[in-house]
Amino acid sequence: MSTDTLSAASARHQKPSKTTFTYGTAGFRTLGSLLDSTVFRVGVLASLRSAKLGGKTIGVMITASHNPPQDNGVKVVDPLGEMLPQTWEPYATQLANSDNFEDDVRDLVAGENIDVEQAGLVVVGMDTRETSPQLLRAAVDGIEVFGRAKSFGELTTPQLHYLVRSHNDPAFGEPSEDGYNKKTVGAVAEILRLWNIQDPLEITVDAANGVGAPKLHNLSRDPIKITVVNDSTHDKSVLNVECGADYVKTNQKLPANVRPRDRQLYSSFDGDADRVVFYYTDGSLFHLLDGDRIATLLASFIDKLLQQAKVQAKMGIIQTAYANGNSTKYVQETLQIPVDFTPTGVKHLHHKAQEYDIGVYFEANGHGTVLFSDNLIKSLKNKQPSSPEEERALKTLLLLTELINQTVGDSISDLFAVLLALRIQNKTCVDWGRDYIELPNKLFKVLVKDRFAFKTADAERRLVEPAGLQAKIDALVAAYTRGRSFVRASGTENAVRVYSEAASAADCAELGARVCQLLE
Ligand code: NG1
Ligand code: ZN
Repeated sequence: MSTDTLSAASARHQKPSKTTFTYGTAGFRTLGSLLDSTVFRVGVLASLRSAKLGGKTIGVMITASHNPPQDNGVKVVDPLGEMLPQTWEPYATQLANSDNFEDDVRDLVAGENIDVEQAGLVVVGMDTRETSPQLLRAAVDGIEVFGRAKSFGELTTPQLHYLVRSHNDPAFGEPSEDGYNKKTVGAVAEILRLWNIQDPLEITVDAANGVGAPKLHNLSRDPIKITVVNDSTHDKSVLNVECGADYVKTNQKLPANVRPRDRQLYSSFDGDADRVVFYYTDGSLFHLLDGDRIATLLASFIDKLLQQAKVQAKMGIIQTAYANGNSTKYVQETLQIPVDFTPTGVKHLHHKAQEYDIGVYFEANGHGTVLFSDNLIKSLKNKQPSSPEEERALKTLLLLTELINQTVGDSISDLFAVLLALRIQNKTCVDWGRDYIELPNKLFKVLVKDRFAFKTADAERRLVEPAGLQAKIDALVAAYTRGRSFVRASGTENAVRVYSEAASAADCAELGARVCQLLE
């Protein structure tokens, strides 16, 4: 395409003055009303990425996940469903802020040696926010300068990842939303049949008034019976408000509109359905089953299947500093599975998980998945079982590799994997909650003048800047039994996060409050 088209198109998407955009943990994220030019420019970048990769299909997702309704965001998805590589993030940031957009595009094309004629397809999805349809049009406008766009309208983030992957890798599944549904429901139905389970999988899900709601309705067919609450996607003001996975995890309480029966399992998705948490009540007590629990449940279930299938595999669990200290202890001492720590953000966890035959990674907030290596899948397929029990375990493991989204954390497939792990092991939610007792923990958000002044090391567990602050935190922590606290800048909000943990709830609250005071 000619640069005339680029200049004509970019003139339709004027950059707001006085706003700086940064491609952070989850792409660009800010008020939806400020994002038109940024999303257009991301569209251009995505088609250049496709050209750079010889015409492979790339994805663009418009969402601000669990953020409030007025926010929005955009991120780019690479051909196999992974995040945009970190080497390209600065290009995104530079183009978004550029005052000489056409020149900078030309420099990028020259610098990366891109043949723009090679630009192929970019698939686009969006969540249910008010600003999403207009931003989707801006993305398409940008993509069409060099490449072709195919819009799938409303999608969950993991569905968009699935679509990108299946466009490049037909063996992964049919490249359509229906293909995603068939793959998911098919694997669930087959696992239930293998284990001779007649009753459907049933649960009530709080969909955060987001895109997960209509998508769950589409999937709820035999043998899956989902009741969805907080499914008001038409009222644009209620997304993630007093509901959803982030609300439940942060406040450690029930979302609006869930009236639980005691000792029954419930679940919450976030606004774009890539996080899921579970919970139950027992009298007046609320028990949260978060991402750390999902990791331990799935890892121990898979471990049991590996033993039954007589398969050797190297399994690891990847956590971040937000994982509860007792979950780490349980994994290392009881499950005897190695634990690695990475900085926050699934791209870091995902890469580490790829080092194992089976890499289980979940952020405490419920964002995660289980990755199975190609080698392991090959050896599962080639293994000749010597007993019906062995055969069933082998088939179940292979079906889990189909069910569990291999590209990114996925509320829908994680939900089913958890329900199956519980059902097959005859484990109730109360049993699950007793695997280990969580240390009391609390998350604080502090507004500071410059969050970029906070620099960390050691998987974000220690501050190296501002100088001297870490020593003060250490001194506070030392005074509490099993105390732990750390400080890092958020990559998605203009704030600094403080995490605290201690043997008692009172100590945990006090320690957290004292660390927050250090930041004032
Ligand atoms: P930030 O804002 O960088 O803490 C939050 C989550 C991350 C991750 C990203 C992307 C916490 C404490 N942080 O990042 O784990 O999920 O959003 O959505 O939950
Ligand atoms: Zn999300």
